Amino acid sequence: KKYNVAILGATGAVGREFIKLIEERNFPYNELKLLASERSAGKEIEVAGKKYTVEEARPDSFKEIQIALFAGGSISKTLAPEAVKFGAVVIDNSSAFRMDPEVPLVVPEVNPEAIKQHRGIIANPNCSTIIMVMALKPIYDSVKIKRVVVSTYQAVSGAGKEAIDELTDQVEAVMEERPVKARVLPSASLDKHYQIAFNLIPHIDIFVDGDYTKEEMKMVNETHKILNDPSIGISATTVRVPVYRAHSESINLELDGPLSPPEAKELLAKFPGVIVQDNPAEMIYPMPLLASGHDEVFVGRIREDKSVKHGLNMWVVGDQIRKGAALNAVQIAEYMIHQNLI
Ligand code: 11C
Repeated sequence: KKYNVAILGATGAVGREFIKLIEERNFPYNELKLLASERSAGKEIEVAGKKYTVEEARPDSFKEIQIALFAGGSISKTLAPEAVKFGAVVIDNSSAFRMDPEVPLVVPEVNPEAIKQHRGIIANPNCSTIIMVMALKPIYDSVKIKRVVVSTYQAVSGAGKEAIDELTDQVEAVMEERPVKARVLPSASLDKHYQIAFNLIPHIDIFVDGDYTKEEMKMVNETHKILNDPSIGISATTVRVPVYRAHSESINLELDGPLSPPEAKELLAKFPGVIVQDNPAEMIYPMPLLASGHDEVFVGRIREDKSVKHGLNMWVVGDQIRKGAALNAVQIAEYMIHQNLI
């Protein structure tokens, strides 16, 4: 069986990855509609040897669409319910519906069972959350987790195409000793911006209660929802780094019971979508340059934290545009197809 598919936000970083993935994975589409804002409408994009013209996304764009992949952004909030009215299943990468109790928030390797409760919209978690829960789940199922302390090292591509270009422009400006312009980071919506080239910015998204950022609170709240366990203590610090692609996370865990590093490695290695890259003697550990373009989440530097009872440290890296965004959404659609849920 084949499905009529719409991709909303087709010209952005996540939208382009959706297109690559449906080509690579032979996604069973019949009609394909590429949608974007008015600004990008009219652009031509080739998909599997066929040219498509990007159309302006409107409420009636979803007529006869069965699967709608939304790349994200504020447009989701208004257009997702419209697509559902036409009978489409919307897999939405924005944050608009993630914490809605009626909307499943899904990582297919972690909580596929949540999909069944959907009422048309399924939310794709934030990229840093997806990468983290992939590494937490096999450990959680074995010994339960009391507390997580996570610090992220997030690539500029998480903030979109403009942030990627900004890093390149700034590096060139620094090398050529020209004045450096900053217009995008930490967040395009803010009035004040900082240089990311040769710098780190401990600020992703906007500040919310308690001087945490929204990105940090997404990691807390979304992880509770996905693992269906609000009792886990989670504390996050999220940082933008001058890396083009793939997010890295230093994760410190306090477990409910004993789990040796070799046991943790075994659990992680068996988990689908995770690759253990951990051999200090050979200098083998995950790095964003190596993870870029790959589907899996890579885990290394697995070691005991002797400063607490049942403590464990690990270093986790994943391509946030693939597993952290587009791939996870496509996997949700594929799961639904295989389970006859569409
Ligand atoms: C970043 N995690 O790296 C963000 C991008 O809630 O889907 C994705 C924001 C989200 O800036």
